[in-house]
Amino acid sequence: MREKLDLIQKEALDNIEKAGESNSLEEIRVKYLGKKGQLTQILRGMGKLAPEERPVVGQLANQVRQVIESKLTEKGREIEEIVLAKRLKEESIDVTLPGKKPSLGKLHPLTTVLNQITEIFLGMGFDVAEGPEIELDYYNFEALNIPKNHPARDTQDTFYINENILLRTHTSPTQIRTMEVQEPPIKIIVPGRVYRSDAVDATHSPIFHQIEGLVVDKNITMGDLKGVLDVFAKAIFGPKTRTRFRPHHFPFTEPSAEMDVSCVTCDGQGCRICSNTGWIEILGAGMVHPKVLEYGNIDPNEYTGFAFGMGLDRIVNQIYGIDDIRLLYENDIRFLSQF
Ligand code: 2NM
Repeated sequence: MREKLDLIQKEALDNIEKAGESNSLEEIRVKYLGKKGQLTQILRGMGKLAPEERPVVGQLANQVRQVIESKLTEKGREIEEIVLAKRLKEESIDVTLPGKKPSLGKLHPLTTVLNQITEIFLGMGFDVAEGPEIELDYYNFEALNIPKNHPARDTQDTFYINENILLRTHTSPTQIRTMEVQEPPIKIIVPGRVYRSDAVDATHSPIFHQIEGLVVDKNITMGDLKGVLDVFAKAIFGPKTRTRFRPHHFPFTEPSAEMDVSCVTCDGQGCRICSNTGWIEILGAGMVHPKVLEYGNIDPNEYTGFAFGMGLDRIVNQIYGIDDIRLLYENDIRFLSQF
C-alpha cells in the first residue's frame, strides 16, 4: 500500500512537472484527487485493511494528497505567470506610433455656396420655399405668362413626361404655388434643381441649380429690387463689388432687367473671364407681371412684387475660378477635395 502511494505521488508530481497549461493541470487533479481519482480510490478501499494499519495508511495518503495539492497550486501559479508574461509581450502597444487620421468628408462647392446665399437672404428676412421637380405644365409655363408658342416651351428645351407633366425648367412654379396659398407679405427664396434638354459642354448641363426669389407686398418697387440685389451681390462677391442693371425681357416680369456685377476675377479691369468687359452677368429680375400675380390669386391693384432668378452653378464657378460646369457633376474626389 505504501509502495502504491509512493508510486502515485511520484507519477502525479511527474505529470504536474510536464504539464503545459492550466487545462491539463485540471485533468491531473481529477485523475488523482477527483471523486474517482486514484488517491480517493485508495482511501475508499481502506476498510479492507487491518485496523492498526488504517491510521498509518490514512496519514500517509493525506500527506500524498497535500504534496500533490501544493505542487498543483505551485505549478498553476507558474503557468499563470508564463501566460501573463506572454500576453503582455504580444499585446504591447507602441504609444509613440503616429495615429491614423480618418479622412474628413467635405461639403460640395454647390452646397457651400448655396448655404452662403441662403444665409444672406435669411439675414434680409426671407424664408426658404421648396417645391416638386416634377411639375405641371400649368405651373411651369401657363401661370408664368409663357404662352403656348413661346420658344421656352420648345421640346428641345423641356423634358416632357406627358402632355401636362414635365421636369421643371426653373424653380418659378414654386413661387406660383406659394402665392396661391400665402397672403402677402411674401418674401421667399426658392433654391433647387432644374432640368433642360441641353447637350453637355463646359457651360451646359441638363441638370443645374437655380435660386429664385420673390417679394410681394404693398408698395414694392424697382428700388426694393435693386437694393436687395445690390446688398446680395456685395455680400456674396465682396464689399467692393459694383452692380449694374440692363433692360431685358422675361414673359413673367414687366419691366425686366439683367444684373451684372463687376468681374470677380479682375475687379472690373477686364480679363479673359469677363471677355474684357469688366462685367459678369449674374441674374435676371423684374417686377412681377400683373397677370402672374393674378395666377397666384393676388390682386395686382393692391399688391406689387419683384422676382429674380440666378444660376447657382455659374456663381460657384465665378467664386472658385472653375471654368467647366461638368467638374461640378463628375464627383471626382480629387477635384472636390480642393474646396
Ligand atoms: C428670373 C428672372 C426674372 C421670376 C419670376 C417669378 C414669379 F414666379 F414670381 F413670377 N419667379 N421668378 C423670375 C424673374 C426669374 O430668372 C432668370
